[in-house]
Amino acid sequence: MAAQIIDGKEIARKVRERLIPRVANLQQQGVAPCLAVILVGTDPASVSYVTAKERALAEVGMTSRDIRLPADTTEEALLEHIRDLNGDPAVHGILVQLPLPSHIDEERILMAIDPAKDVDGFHPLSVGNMVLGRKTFLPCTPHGVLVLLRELGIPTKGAHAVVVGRSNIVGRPLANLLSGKDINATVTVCHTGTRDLASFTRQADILIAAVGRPHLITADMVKPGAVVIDVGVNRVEDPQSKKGYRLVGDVDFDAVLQVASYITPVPGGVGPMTIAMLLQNVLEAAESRLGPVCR
Ligand code: L34
Repeated sequence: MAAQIIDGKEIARKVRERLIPRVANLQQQGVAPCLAVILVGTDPASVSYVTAKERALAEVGMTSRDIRLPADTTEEALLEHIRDLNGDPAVHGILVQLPLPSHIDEERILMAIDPAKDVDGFHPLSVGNMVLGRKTFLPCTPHGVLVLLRELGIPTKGAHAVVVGRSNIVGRPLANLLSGKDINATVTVCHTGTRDLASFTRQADILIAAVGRPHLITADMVKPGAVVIDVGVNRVEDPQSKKGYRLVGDVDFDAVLQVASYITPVPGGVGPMTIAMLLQNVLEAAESRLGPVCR
């Protein structure tokens, strides 16, 4: 029997819908939740993600401050923007879309963001709090994956989760969150140094691919009945398509569909969840400015 295809768009819509009354509540108190979005350069994928984020914010009644900078922006100029936004009480969250041009030190930029406005959860203080299991902004893609599993009622306690990829924005934080007390999975992290990748992925009850390589995960690498979460968003050339490319994940979808119990599609899987969790973080950043909220 083929796997159930996880409808990330629908679950993301549900998450966003739950935010609407909370946004309205803030607005009644005279607070307009606002995310500053900084995009350096014109990478087409980044432009489309940033545009999607700003549209999604508007749809739930939040605002954005759109800051687009040329690709040759200096590190110092970018830092100056961040300092301005840190000090601006009308701005609740700051997002610097990654990747940055190679002449800019990404770590230095992320460290400059006020942790109280760090809605991406990329500041070392946020990462540290996450690792310690303390309340903090969780990075949006990993958090989105957890919410997908939760909304679908997929059992995680004692499950073997195998995470392929160790990026700072997905693999590492996700592996950490999955091993936390509330999720309680047993976690294996695989990466480019892993010998015999398939021998690990075949042991996964929950297999998460977050590498950025089309078709890395083939059907023979998946245990029958496994839950497969595909975080990869790769543009591959496709002369047949209008845009000249199509999106594929890291998983050989058609083949793995026949083996897995659940699988996320690309597009329409994890991507929309990333954006929904960002909105939630921006809302929470704005709420916490008011101090404890009565609900
Ligand atoms: N600072 N940089 C920062 N924060 C982030 O959380 C991100 N990320 C990643 C890249 N850089 C970042 C994103 O926002 C990846 N990412 C992201 C966000 C949304 C989508 C994909 C990646 C998304 O909506 N994907 C759609 C398809 C979009 C399309 O058609 O191109 C999907 O259905 O998968």
